[in-house]
Amino acid sequence: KAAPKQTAAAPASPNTPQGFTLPTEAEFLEELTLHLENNYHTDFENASPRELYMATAEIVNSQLLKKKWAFNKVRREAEKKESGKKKIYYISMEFLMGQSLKNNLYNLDETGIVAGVMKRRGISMEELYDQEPDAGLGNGGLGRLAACYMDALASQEYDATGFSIRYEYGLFKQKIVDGWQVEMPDNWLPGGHVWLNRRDEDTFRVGFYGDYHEYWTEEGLQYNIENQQIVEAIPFDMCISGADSPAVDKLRLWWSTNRESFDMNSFNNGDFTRAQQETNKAELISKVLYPADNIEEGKELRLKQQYFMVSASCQNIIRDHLRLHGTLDNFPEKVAIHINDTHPALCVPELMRLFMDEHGMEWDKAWDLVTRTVTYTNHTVLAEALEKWNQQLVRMLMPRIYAIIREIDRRFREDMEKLFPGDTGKINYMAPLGEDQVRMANLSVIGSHRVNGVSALHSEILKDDLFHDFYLAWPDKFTNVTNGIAYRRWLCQSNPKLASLLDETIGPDYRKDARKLEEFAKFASDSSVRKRVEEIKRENKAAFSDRLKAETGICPDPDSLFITQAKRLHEYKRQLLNALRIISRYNMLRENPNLDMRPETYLFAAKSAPNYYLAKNIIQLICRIGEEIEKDPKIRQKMRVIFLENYSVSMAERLMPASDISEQISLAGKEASGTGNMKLMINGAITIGTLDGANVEMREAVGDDAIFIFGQKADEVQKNLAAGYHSLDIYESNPAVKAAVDRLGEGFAGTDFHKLKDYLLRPTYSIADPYMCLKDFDDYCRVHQEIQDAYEDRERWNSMSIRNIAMAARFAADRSIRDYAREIWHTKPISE
Ligand code: B1H
Repeated sequence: KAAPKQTAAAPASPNTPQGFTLPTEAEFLEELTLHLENNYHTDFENASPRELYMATAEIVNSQLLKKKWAFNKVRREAEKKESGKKKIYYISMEFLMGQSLKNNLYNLDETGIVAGVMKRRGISMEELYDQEPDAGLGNGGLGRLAACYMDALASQEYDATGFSIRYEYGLFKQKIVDGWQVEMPDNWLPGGHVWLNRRDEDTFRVGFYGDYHEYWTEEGLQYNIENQQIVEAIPFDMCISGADSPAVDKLRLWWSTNRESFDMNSFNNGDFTRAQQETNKAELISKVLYPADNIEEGKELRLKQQYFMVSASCQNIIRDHLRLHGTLDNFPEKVAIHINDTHPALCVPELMRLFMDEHGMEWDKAWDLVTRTVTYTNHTVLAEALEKWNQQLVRMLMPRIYAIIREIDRRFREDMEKLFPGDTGKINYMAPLGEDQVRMANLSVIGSHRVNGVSALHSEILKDDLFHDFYLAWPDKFTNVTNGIAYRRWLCQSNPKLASLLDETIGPDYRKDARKLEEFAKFASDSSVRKRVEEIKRENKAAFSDRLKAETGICPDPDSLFITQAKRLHEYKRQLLNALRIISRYNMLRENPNLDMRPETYLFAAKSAPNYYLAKNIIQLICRIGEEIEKDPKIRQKMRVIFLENYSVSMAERLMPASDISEQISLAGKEASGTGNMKLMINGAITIGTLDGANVEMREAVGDDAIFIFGQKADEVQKNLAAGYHSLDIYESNPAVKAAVDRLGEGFAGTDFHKLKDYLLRPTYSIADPYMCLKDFDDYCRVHQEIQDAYEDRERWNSMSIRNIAMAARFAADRSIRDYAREIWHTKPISE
């Protein structure tokens, strides 16, 4: 074996802090060998790909720790200044991080060094990356958004910390058995833990239950609480490296246990079982992520998770602030606490508790500090997703917190009585407490000084509808920040060929400043660039196809149109509308199998909540249609329907660059923003969509000619529903609709779907076809024909594609974070 080649040390870039330098290839190999010997009892020649991944990740993790240490010195200098920037704390029940190795190597500019070393073993980077399990600590858009924002915060040198839970099991793994979704545990820590750095010295204690008593003394109302159950929160930190930036931020994930406060009593009495049960109960809190997206279950364990996360995080924030400033008086000037939807809303009463009970503050002062510190993003207007907790449950689990919420409620009603005298209906509706429930959205609006929606349309709906009364009371509280994506992950890393073409055409500056991406628009008329864009898409499709073939045996034709709908399965997202149109196409082909058409590949990827029967039924429909078509050798050459099992961040990274058409077809007014729409756009897919969420702004960005819009608009939906929507009338008067819907009753591959037919035609719980698939069906088919015809004009298509890539610039998370910093947190990067 050849001796390691000596390469020169990478010059210290201005963006690496003092005290941190990258290794040479030889140094990296030396380090790798050490890790392999010490931790895996093997050597470079014999290590398995998994061992190589583990050892590489360990090295990169310690590099990040070193870089973080170096950056902390910069941070500390900045903190001393009067103008010191705020610390941003982003609290979220979900961070859907996906894999880290590729991202960290990219951000450290170290990919080439590692690739060189792996090459000596004949191992490709793809194979190395494949060894890493996804950190699937989120359900979908909301959790992935939090992950994208951590990247943008670090890359732009904001002083930020994310707080969440170190779930032992992330989002379930999906298996499809006879077309039916089955959930398997996602045991990600073996392999994922290499990125987590345990910090026992930062353990905090969280109290649950207990006997709570209030009493009066000369000093006022007092309380005591006894027999609380104590849970310890031990942090595991993940380094978040910025791209081309000296900053390293952290994501702190809390693990629950009671190992310090272990029940020695039971243990000494020989009751080992009981002692162990207490530990099990404590550790259950951080055991598993709740797998529901856009729906609330109201389970006790979920509420425990929320308070556990919130209490540990708030204690941590206050301790850090006091260490630095010695006073809480300037708390809102130095701290921004952001809550990602209402799931961390208990931080409002928890901060009140800590300020008053632990730090001796009066109510009014504490309330002023809390409300000037907390800000809140709403992510949904779906009624079933709005969190409401039973008051008895809150009171039992967190008696002191409940008492504080009652006082917030009492004072709020008093204030509103001044603003809306006598309007008890309105005040009851706005109050945090009502109908035996704690309403977390109301609590969040009342306890924060800024509330934002996640797209222009959604933010308008918040003001006009969901939070209208609050808007009347506090118009300045409400604002918009349109979502954005970590485009370095979703373009530069996942579509390296396109990224290289961008380097060649507009230069590499766009990798640091997404705004520069817009310069690519001028190449829309350059026929050689158009050609390259087409070739790159073709190559990405072929690569996707090859991998799919290796994994499943199915190999879609890369020259067919790849039409993608990838997102959680939900009625409002209308995968069923897509399926109905596919059924129509299938009927057409059965009548005329020799039809001359470009082959179509329909790619679906979606997880359903485990207890969401209707959604599972829709998955089964898609699978069965696919199976039936596979059995027909003639038809499957013209169209294929593929359900991709176990959608994940890492699958999305392969799928987005390989898609031609992006399906964004939710019923208008229901999808708060969408972010998959942006990922497909930046990879050059053309959108067919409704005017919903961020689609509206995507159309503004690319212009009417480079996006295909159909269907009712949000206000039309409202009007049509109010006038009384009768899907049966459409079914009876529209033969195409009737044919597709009737086919559901006949079934596919031996499974009949009369339940879905009933869902579309007969009122079950509320109305038939509540998300109006049938109403938008015709327009959807019409515009689909347009988009497919457009594809045949390859010059036009490629120029549309280029426009989409370029104008996706404004959907970079970097831009979103600058908006948050300016409009919501009122802070700046450390270096500014
Ligand atoms: C979004 C959720 C959500 N909105 C409750 N709401 C959850 C609600 O576990 N729960 O209880 C989990 C998730 N997720 C999504 O957020 C929106 O539907 C998307 O439109 C949006 O793009 C995304 C990010 O803002």
